[in-house]
Amino acid sequence: MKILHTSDWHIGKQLHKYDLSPDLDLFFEWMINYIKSANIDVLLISGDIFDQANPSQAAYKQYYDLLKNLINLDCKIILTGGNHDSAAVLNAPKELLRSFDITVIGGATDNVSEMFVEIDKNGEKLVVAAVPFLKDRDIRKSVAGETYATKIEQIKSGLETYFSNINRYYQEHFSGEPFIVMGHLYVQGSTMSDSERDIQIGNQAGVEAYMFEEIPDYVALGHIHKPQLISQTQKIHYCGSPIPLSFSERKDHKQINVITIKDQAITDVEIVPIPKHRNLITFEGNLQEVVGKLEEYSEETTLKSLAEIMVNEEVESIERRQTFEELINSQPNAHLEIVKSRLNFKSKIRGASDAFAVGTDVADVTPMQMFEKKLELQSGLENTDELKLAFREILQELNL
Ligand SMILES: [Mn+2]
Repeated sequence: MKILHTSDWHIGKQLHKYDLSPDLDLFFEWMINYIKSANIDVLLISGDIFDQANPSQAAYKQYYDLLKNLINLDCKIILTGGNHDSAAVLNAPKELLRSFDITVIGGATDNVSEMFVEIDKNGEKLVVAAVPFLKDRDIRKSVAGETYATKIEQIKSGLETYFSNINRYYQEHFSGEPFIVMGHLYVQGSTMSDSERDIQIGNQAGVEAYMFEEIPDYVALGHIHKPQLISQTQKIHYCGSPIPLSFSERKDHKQINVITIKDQAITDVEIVPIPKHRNLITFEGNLQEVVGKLEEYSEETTLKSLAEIMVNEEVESIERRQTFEELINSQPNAHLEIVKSRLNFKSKIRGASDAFAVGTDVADVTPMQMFEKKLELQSGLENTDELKLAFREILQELNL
């Protein structure tokens, strides 16, 4: 039996307003051909199917077009919700999709048994615990007045208990059969990029690999976009996103993982590289350097290269600002499109103490004001509104 592990498709994703659906279309086409040629029996998608909780109509269309192409392949499909997904959105067509041999687990079910899928193909068996992203309320009983540290500890131990229950259920009902656990969470030791939305408060709630107790034969993780092996002995893998979703992933080699089961045991985990169809590039330097690098670039790929421009100049000046604006707006190279740009002046005010009017006492500045100021000073940040919202949530949770 052969199993394909993928995750973090983020259907509907835009990179700084640039539509990445052609990238996903090419990946889906390639994946379907791979499933056919390699005779894949099971397809696992470990969360973040969509980029948004409320996907656009175009995103829905891309999703259903893909499912339509997949259902003819004699391949069992199991997909789970990630932190970007709305459980209700994924679950809405759950019963309809079940009749096409597609199992959807949008959110954690009250009864653990509902997340277990047993597959029996030509006498070869497999048990999959399709654990989706676990929300705070799935794993933690909140207590009024608790501290930040207590919360982190509770989330950690909540996750440990949850996965331990999954293991117990497996042992009680399916012991001896090959066992794969899916999950969408941060496991400590993994390297993150810029495009994962933090699951819990910071990364500190990340669990450690030992929590899986060496009971699953393979752990199929999602959430981290950079493909990586967390534990060789326990076979804990992040397959990563199939396409780069942020500039920090520009050097990643994207992959799918293919697991082979023979005689009731995993005999092979193959890392299969995904063909690259688009370059993401960063041009950094002073204005003159960046202009030169932009002119030089001549690589051609299936899809136009997307560029991030980071200009660092010593002294602030209106002329430099104008030249920079003109450069960005002129889109000077036909081989690429500038989608993200940032202009930094070294001589600008830097510290928070310089940021407020002279005479302002730090004691008069609220944490929220301080945070907003910090964002202001950190020019070129994306999602500042989201960051503000998230920060406000933390403040509220901490009663500050
Ligand atoms: Mn993701």
